[in-house]
Amino acid sequence: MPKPATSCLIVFEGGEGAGKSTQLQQALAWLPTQTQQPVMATREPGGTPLGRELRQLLLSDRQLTDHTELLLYAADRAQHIETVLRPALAAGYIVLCDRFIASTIAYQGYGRGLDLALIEQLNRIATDGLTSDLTLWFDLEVTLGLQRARQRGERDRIEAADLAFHQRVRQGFASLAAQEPERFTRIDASGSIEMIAATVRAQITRFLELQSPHD
Ligand code: Z5A
Repeated sequence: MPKPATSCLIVFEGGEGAGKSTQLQQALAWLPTQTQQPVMATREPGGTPLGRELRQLLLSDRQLTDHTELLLYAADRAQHIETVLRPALAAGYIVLCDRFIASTIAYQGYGRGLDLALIEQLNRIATDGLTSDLTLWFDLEVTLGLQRARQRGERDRIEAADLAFHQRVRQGFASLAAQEPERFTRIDASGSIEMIAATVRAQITRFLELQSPHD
């Protein structure tokens, strides 16, 4: 695989139990064998010390209002971008990030029904213009994803929400993929871990080849 010319941000997105974290770990093990560039993994919420505290608040069973939840995700993102993502990208890393802006649009926008224009405005403040270079959306039938998530044990705040909520979240991701099919790639997450990992490797390889300078 040719070496990419620049650092990049590759985001792994999906509904509950779609397998994005599993696939991120697989990619993290494989990618350094393919490139000289440094590779790292991070996540939202919880990619910084402050973010880990925010994650605890967000995923515990507190009576957060929908707007409070939205603002806490934005705070986590602002801290993450300024102290982790931007420095890593400036240092030439390929960054693999478990969830990013699309999760806010899908969960708080489509799922909770908060105003999409407001979310866009908040995201603009939190990101200061940083966007992903490639987003891999792991798409899985909602009931199957929830089944997988439950096998992991404890349910958290959002996993306990109703089925219709998760269907709306899925619609949110689908709508983002339809808007930007090149940058936002749908991956069928219903197969085996190895089958999906092969698709991820192919997508990342293609992306990095397109990034690299031609002779
Ligand atoms: N959230 C939000 O609302 N707004 C935002 O802006 C952001 C986040 C950034 C925590 O996210 C919550 O934050 C999340 C959205 C909200 N909602 N909740 N609840 P998270 O990504 O940290 O949550 P998570 O609990 O780690 O991820 P997840 O979505 O539930 O799981 P996943 O990463 O997609 O799946 P996994 O952990 O890789 O796999 C789940 C299980 O399935 C596990 O036992 C695997 O071994 C198994 N698995 C994985 N792949 C397969 C295949 N292919 N076949 C069979 N079994 C599999």
